[in-house]
Amino acid sequence: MIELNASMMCANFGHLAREVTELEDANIDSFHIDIMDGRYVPNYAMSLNDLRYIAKSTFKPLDVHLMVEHPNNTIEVFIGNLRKGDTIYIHPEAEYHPSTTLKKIIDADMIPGIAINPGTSVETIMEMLQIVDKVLVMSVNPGNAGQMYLPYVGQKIEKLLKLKDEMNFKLYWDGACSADKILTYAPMGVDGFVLGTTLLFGRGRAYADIISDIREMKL
Ligand code: S6P
Ligand code: MG
Repeated sequence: MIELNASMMCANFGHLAREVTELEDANIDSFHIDIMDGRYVPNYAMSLNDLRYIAKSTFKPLDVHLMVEHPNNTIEVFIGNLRKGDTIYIHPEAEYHPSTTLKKIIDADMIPGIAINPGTSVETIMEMLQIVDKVLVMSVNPGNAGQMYLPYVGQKIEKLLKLKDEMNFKLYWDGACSADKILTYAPMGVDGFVLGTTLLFGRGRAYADIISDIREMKL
């Protein structure tokens, strides 16, 4: 069964408590928290306080996607606000020694992941595939919701799908996730999808209806 993650930077912060409850009731698998520093990407998304609030409001797992320079400098702050079994993704390009940062995540009994930009090739992250449990493939450049899918990412996903059993990681899709992408890539073996404005938020439909349609592949 595919995993569905709600990209909370797309939620309505005017009533965040209701958003969390409705997504839980709709049977979302996890909450995706985008953290940006205005340097690694030209934007600021969610704050540590938002993360803390959502962590307190739900028992569902959190996936924290760190789009920050040198996450090793602040990783303890995130680890300290998460639970065992939550996921932390770092961007390997943002760190001098990404495997050191990943080791801290592993030592905290959290799930280590890497997020791969559209312009990053599989060859450059090959070694890290052996130590991470999850790979988040960005199908848009990181920094904003509501962007266009970059079609050259498709080939990279196919390469990673061939490696995932041998190297023992799960593969996730982040960015412009639409119905046709789920219909194409879920049967090929992509394990999960981050849902943002393209499919889940601001669509004028109840989250429960959208999520059950996705699960039944009625897209
Ligand atoms: C982008 C971020 C993503 C977006 C998500 C939004 O920097 O990492 O998680 O929030 O892609 O989805 P959509 O459907 O609006 O592109
Ligand atoms: Mg993200």
